[in-house]
Amino acid sequence: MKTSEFSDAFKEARQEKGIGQMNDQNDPVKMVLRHKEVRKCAHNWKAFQSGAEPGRIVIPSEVNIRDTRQIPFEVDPPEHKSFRDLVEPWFKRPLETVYQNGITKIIEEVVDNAINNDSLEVVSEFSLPLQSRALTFLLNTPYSESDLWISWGTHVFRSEGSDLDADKANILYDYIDKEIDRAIKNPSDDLYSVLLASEVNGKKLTKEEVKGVLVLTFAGGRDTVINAVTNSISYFAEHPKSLKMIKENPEMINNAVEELVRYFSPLTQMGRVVTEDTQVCEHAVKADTRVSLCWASANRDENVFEDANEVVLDRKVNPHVAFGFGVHNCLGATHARQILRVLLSILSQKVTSIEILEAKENIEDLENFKRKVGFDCLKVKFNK
Ligand code: EMZ
Repeated sequence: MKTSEFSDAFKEARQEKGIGQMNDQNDPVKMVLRHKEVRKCAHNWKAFQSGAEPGRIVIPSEVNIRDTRQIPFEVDPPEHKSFRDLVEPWFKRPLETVYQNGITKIIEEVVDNAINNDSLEVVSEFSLPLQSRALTFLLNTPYSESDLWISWGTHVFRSEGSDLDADKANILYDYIDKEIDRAIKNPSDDLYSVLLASEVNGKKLTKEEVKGVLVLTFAGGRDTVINAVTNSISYFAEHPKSLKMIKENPEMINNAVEELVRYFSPLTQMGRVVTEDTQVCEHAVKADTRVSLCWASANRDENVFEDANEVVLDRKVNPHVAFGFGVHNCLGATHARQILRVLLSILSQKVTSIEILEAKENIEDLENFKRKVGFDCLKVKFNK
């Protein structure tokens, strides 16, 4: 199998039953695998809620390492809308020219650095710095902060081997608490200060609510962005013609980005807690149990995508759900898309080929399903 190939781990179960099953810390999950059902459940926020105990909709569950409710992610309508409306304009800033110029500079820097190295480990020396530096733009905080964030590694809640790590999580919580106190003393124009000065439904946001938005911002777009970037590098390493095609037809970049996120689906699934006895895909699900919306499976659904297991960079109709679906669709999607678009543009202009020197796959273990989600290590050489 090619390094850049990501097979569909859910095919059989999706076709046969439409449902998968996994245990997760004794809180089992019924995984919804078909595109149509995934969208249906995502739409039905009343029966499939996000505003459950903090951490419970995440798989693996974070209830043991997190008390702070992530906002707006773990809040349901109608309250959800008020929070979402508040933060939405801030998370749309990536569309502004100044923001794009900032991201462009960061990506040019990491690509130039890669070109000047004989061997580069993409996850730790390319994608992680890129993600953390770009995050300074999303938060509107000093660039120098990113050095600390880079030192936290690819996941803020998990350490090597993907285990949930309470000590590591506390590093993030303490950091955010301190930053909130700093912003109270010395307000600036960063996300902390803007949130602290904001109101929802006529009430000032509490420190805990501000923390909830920040925890989501730090945690939610971290390993996902890192995987999307790393996997894209592996793809272009094995498809130099595609890189050339993008160079010659830069207008195809937006479609190419959508197709890469569909194919890689950096977030495999997201859970919901069932609020009433009901059915998914003709399977009974009980109140207070968990289902998951398996974006990765839905994105390979053969009833929706022609050649679902191929990367078709100029795919025209692409109703993928890699950024989720419904009211909880990914808040960071504008930022993530902008990073990937700029990356493709700069890569295609500056790099002619990428050689893979070494690759170690990162396989997510979902009991009955083993899914390649990215790489633990990807050593490459970029050629001008
Ligand atoms: C949560 C989640 C959000 C969770 C859209 O995904 O991302 C995960 O990586 C985090 O661990 O806490 O933010």
